[in-house]
Amino acid sequence: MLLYSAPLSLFSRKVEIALVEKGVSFERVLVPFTQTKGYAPKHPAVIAANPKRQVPVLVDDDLTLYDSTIIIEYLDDKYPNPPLLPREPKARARCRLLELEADEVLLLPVRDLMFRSEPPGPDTERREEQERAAVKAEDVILGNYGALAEKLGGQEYFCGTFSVADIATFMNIHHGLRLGAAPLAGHENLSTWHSRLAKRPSFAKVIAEMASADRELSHAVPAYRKTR
Ligand SMILES: N[C@@H](CCC(=O)N[C@@H](CS)C(=O)NCC(=O)O)C(=O)O
Repeated sequence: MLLYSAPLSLFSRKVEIALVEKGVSFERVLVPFTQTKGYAPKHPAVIAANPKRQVPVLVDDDLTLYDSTIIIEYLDDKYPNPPLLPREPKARARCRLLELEADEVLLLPVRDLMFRSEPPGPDTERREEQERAAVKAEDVILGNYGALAEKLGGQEYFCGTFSVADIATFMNIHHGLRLGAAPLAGHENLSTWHSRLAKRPSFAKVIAEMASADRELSHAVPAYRKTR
């Protein structure tokens, strides 16, 4: 299997974690990324494989897939053990919804923090405006922690057993933390869940690689509150 990934791509890293959890060996191509130009120029293989021109892209012989959710569902079908989704239909649907919420709903305020890892340009007014929006987004993220803590309750994992919902939610929270969102302190169950996942070898590798990519590529982001 061949995975087109990127050093700071939340969605590609979801797939990397799934592949490692499944014990599937894969080759990885890290497409070029800079904090000033993003993914431009796009990797030709990604342009050819994905009409959205985004990573991740997975190639398995004659099958080429894009979109982290579709890719992980395929991996779960092809390599059912260990499963990344519950079998029971309602539990499975609920779990898929949690993944979607992480990828598409929890992502929105995190997106408002992304400018922080880009080097400041000459337009200081724009940066100040972005920072004002970011402070509001931080409050939304804090509210999201509360909602997540409630959903998690006393369970070890969001869907009972370890699943794609944990991968997606972790990656979302991790992205926020990299970009100066508040720590999870105050939500003990969520914080314990986060530490438990961070210790899994699949997550630990991704966290270490992203930290190293940040040191190499990103503008240093001040810790939460120190910006205010
Ligand atoms: N829903 C897609 C989102 C993929 C995505 O947003 N990829 C980003 C990197 S994390 C990308 O390639 N961005 C470049 C662009 O949109 O031009 C997935 O789950 O794979």
